Amino acid sequence: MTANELEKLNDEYGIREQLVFTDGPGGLITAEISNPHGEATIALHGGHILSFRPSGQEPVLWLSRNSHFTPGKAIRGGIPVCWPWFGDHPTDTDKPAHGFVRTAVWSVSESEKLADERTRLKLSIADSDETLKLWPHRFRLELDCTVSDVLTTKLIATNTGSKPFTCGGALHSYFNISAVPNILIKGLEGCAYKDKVDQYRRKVQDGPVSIKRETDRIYLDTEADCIIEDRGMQRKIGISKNGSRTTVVWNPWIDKAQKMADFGDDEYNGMVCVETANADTDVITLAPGGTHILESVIRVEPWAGNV
Ligand code: TA6
Repeated sequence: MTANELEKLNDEYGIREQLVFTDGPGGLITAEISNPHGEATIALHGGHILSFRPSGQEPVLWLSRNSHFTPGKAIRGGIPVCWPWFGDHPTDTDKPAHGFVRTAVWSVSESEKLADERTRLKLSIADSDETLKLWPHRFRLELDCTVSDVLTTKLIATNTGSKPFTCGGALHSYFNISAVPNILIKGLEGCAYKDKVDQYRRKVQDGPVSIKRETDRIYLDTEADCIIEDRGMQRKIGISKNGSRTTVVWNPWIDKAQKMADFGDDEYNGMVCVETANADTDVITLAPGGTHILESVIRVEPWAGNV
C-alpha cells in the first residue's frame, strides 16, 4: 500500500487517539487500536488479530517470534481466521490447511468509537476468481472486532450465492501463558472429543485439560465457556463463545515445534490454543442469503486461584 493509500485509509477509518493504520511487521498494514480499556493490533492480511492486551495486564495472545509476515503466508499466533474449512480440506489435501482467508488481504469496512471509549473495527472479504477456484461458492465474510478490556470478535459468514454451502471455521486463538505445567483448561469436562494425536479416536474429557505432551483435540457439540487458569501468571483467561459447537485445544509440544520454521523450538511452553470453531460434525450449512455468526469473547478474570 502506498503512503497515499495509507493516508486515505486513515482519513476514512482512522479514529483520533484510538485507531491508526500503519505499516506493521513485514510491511503488512495493521490497525493499531488503543483506548483507556486496552489495546490490540489487527492486520488486514488474513483479518488477523495479532495482539490484545487489557490495560494493566500482560498480553493475552501469543505471537511467535519466528512468525512470517509475508503475503500468501499464514501468521503464527494471535487469532488466525480459519474459513471455509477447519484443518485439512475435507477431500483435497492439496488445498491450503484451514481454508484460504487467513492468507488473503481483507478490506476495512467500518470503524467506530463506541460509548465509554471502546473501539470497533470491521474488516471484510468476499469471493474472487482465486477463491472460486478453491471453493465454488459466493460469500461475504466479515470480522467485527470490539476492543476494550474484553476482546469481542465476530466472524460473520453470508452466503451471497444461489446455492446452499456447507462450511467449517475457527477463530484459532493462541494464548500467552506462563508455562504449560502451570495451566489448567476448565469447561470441557465430560465433553466428547476426537484425539488427533491418537488416530482421531473418540474419547471423553476426564476433568480439566492439562498439557503434558503434544495435544490436539477437537471437542464436539460443546457450547461451553472455557477458562485457562494460569497459576504462573496468577490470572485466568475466560473464553466464551456463541455460534460455535466445537472447541479445539492444541499445543504442538517439542517435536512439532522444532519442525515448524515459524515456531521457535522452545515456544511451545509459553502458549496454548483454545479455538472457537465449528469443525468435523459441527460444520454448518448456509442457504442462499443465509448468515452465520461465530463469536468469541476473551477477557482476563481475577485470580482467586487454588490450582
Ligand atoms: O487447531 C489445531 C491444528 O489443526 C493442528 O492440527 C495444527 O495443524 C494447527 O492447527 C496449526 O495449523 P497451521 O496450518 O496453522 O500450521
